[in-house]
Amino acid sequence: MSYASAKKVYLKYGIDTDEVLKKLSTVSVSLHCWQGDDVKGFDHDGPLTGGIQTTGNYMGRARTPEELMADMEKVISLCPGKKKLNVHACYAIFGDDGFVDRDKLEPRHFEPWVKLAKKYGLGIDFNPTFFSHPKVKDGLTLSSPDEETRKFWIEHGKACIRISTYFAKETGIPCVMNIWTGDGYKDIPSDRMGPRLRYKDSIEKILEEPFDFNLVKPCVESKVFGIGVESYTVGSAEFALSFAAEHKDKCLPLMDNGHYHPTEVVSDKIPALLCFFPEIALHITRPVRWDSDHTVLFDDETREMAKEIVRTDSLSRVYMALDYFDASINRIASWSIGFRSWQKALLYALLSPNGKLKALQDEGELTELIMRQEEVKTLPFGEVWNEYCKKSGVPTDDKLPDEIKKYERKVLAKRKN
Ligand code: RNT
Ligand code: ZN
Repeated sequence: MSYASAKKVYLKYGIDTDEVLKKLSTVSVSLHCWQGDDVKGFDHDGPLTGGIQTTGNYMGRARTPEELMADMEKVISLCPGKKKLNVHACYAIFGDDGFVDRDKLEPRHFEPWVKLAKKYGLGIDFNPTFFSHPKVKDGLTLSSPDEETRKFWIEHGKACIRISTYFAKETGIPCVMNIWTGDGYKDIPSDRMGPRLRYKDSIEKILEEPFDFNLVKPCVESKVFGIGVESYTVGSAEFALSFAAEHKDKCLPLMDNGHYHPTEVVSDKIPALLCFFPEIALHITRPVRWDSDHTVLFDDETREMAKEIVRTDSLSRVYMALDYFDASINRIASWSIGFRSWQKALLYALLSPNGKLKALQDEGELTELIMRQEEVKTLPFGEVWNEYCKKSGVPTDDKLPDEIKKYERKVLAKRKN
C-alpha cells in the first residue's frame, strides 16, 4: 500500500495524516547522552553507583566527549522528530584549567554541549549527578545524616540550577532539571522518616537558589528500589509526588516507568497527575522484571503512555525524556531504536480516532468501544511511519540495520575499549 492510499484510509476516520505528521515534528523528546557510554561521564574513573547498572560489553563505547557527541549526532541523523539533548552533570568537560568537583561546577564546563545544541537548534535538559562519586556516603547523598555530605550535594544541586539557567538562556528553550538520587538501604532501616525529612530539607535548600521557573523546570524523580537498595528508597513515589505538590510553584513530579511495581503502569498515572499539575515530566524506559533499562520498543505500554499524553491533549504539558542504557547491543542502535519507538508511539496515538473512542465510552457503548479499539490496531500505520521517516530525511526501518552496520565498521570498531 502507498502513503496516498493509507492517507485515504485514515481520512475515513476523520484523521488527516499530513496534519498529524506536521504536528508530531514539532514535539520535542529529550535524547539522553548517557546511553552512549554506559552512564560513565567524564569526571571520574570509578564504577557506576546509585543502584543502577548497565549490562553488556558491546564494542565501541564512547570514551571521550568527541566520541560521545559524534555518536549522538549519528543518532540525531537516524531519528525523525524534534530532539533535545539530555546531559548529566558528570558529563562536564574540563579544559586546560583542569578538574572541578561537582559542588563547584560552572556553566563554562558545559560549553561544548551548548555548541552541539546550537548546531542543531536544540534545547538542553540537565541532571545533577548524585552518584558515582566518593562523596556518596554509605549510599546516601541529600538524605545523609552527615551534614558535610549533605552540604556538598546541596551545593551540587545549586550549581546545577545555575547551569540549567545558562542552558535555557543560551538555547532559548526551557531546561528541565531532574533531581534523582539512589539514596536508600539494602536492609530494613530503623528510621524511615528521618532520611526523608533530610531529603525534603535538602531539595528545598537547592530550590532556594534563584531561578526563573519559566526557564528552569526542576523535577523530583521517584523510585521503588535499586540494586543494593532493595528494602528502602528515600525518594519513594509518595515522597516525590507530595514534594512536587507542595512546591508546585517551582518543581514538577517526574515519573520513570521503570520505577514502579511490575503491575503498576505509568500510562494510568499520567492522566491522574495531569488533573493536579500544570506540567509533569517523564522518563521513558523499558523495565523487564525490574528497572532493567532495556531499549525502549514500540510495545503495548509504550503505546499506552503516548496515547494518554495525546488523548488528554497534553503534548505541551508533558516533558518527555528517554532514560535507559543498554550495552549488550550496538549502543547507537539501542539509542535510535528507543527514540524511534517513542516517535512511533506518539504517531500511533495521533493516528487514533481519540474523539470517537471517547464518545463511545461516554455513551456507555462499551461493546462497540472494544471492537473499535481492535479495529484501529490494523490500520495502515506502517505507511504513515515510513512517510514520516522519508519527510524527515532519515532511514525507514528496513534501511536502519545497514546504516548501523556502516557506522559500526567505520567508527565503533576502531575504538579499543
Ligand atoms: C535511575 C533513574 C535516573 C537515571 C539517570 C541516569 O534509576 O532512572 O533517572 O537513570 O539519571
Ligand atoms: Zn529515570
